[in-house]
Amino acid sequence: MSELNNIALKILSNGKGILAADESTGTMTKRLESVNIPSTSENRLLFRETLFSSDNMKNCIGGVILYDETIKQISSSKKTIPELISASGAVPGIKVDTGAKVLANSPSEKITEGLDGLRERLKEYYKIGARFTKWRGVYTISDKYPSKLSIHSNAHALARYAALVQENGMVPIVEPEVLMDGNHSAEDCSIKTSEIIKKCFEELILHKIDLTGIILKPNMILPGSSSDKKITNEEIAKLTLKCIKQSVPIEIPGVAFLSGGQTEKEATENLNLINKHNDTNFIMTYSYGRALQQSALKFWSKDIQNIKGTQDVFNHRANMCTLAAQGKWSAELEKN
Ligand code: 5MM
Repeated sequence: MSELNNIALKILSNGKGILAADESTGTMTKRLESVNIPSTSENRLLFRETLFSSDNMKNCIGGVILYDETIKQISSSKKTIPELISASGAVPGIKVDTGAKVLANSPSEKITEGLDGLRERLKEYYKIGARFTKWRGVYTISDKYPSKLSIHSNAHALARYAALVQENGMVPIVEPEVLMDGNHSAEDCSIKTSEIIKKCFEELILHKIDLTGIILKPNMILPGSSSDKKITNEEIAKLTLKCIKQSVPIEIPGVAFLSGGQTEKEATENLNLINKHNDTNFIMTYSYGRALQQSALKFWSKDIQNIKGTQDVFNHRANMCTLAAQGKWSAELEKN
């Protein structure tokens, strides 16, 4: 098996998942200000370092996605952040896109940018310890959208990104995220997500990507957040599995779902059910941002020096997600 496949399996195996801590400064500022903490670089580092030195990093977290600012910071123990993460056994990763911008000729949609100069940036990130990367394309659902233009152009960008990342010895996370916003049904979400993922693989194959050395990070199949047609968690899991089975080539090692605005409990329960019904060879795990950090952030904001208490909250969340990645989670365990 290739070195890239080994890295991907190290990140995803044994119920481990990914901590998505790659909020850009703008997003992190929103998160911190929502709990009345000033968004200084010291506070951003303190919160993240608190998570990265938690006990369950070792048992639950296979990879951490960082933002450019964080990967270059030094922890209080004088280790670099990639060294701190590697010391727990997890793989350091880096978000390399430069954000979603207005798509020319379809101004209600977005195209993710960051290809210019990417080869040089990748070399630098590799040198400082990154072994995997992330790039996120975003799509909205409505009567007219996502347009063919957005599906095509985002897939093309994801494939060009993935090719450069593999050329530089790292595993690309390919993240096509269909947003939850809107009043579409789960069925619409399924049809569109499937079309988007299929197009991504068409482009990845065209760009000669080693599929055994990538990680797919998709959304689960959910009704839009303002839809009145709610469905059960069982239905979400079954629709999600069906969508993955019909759109993803068997060569890829695994799928790491994003939480996309679900509550921590919803994201955990849905992942658990996906794994209970998983009849594929894919590892199905998590790459959660909000669904791993929300409670910890809330707790930390009450007393930012309470490192141990914050870590207890994070350890519990990580443990619940890792149980869900093995289909072993229950609502009972959630209470402990
Ligand atoms: C961690 O959040 C990332 C957001 O970064 P931007 O600041 O560039 O928007 C995001 O890409 C994240 O990795 C995924 O959406 C998964 O996070 P959630 O919170 O949806 O699980």
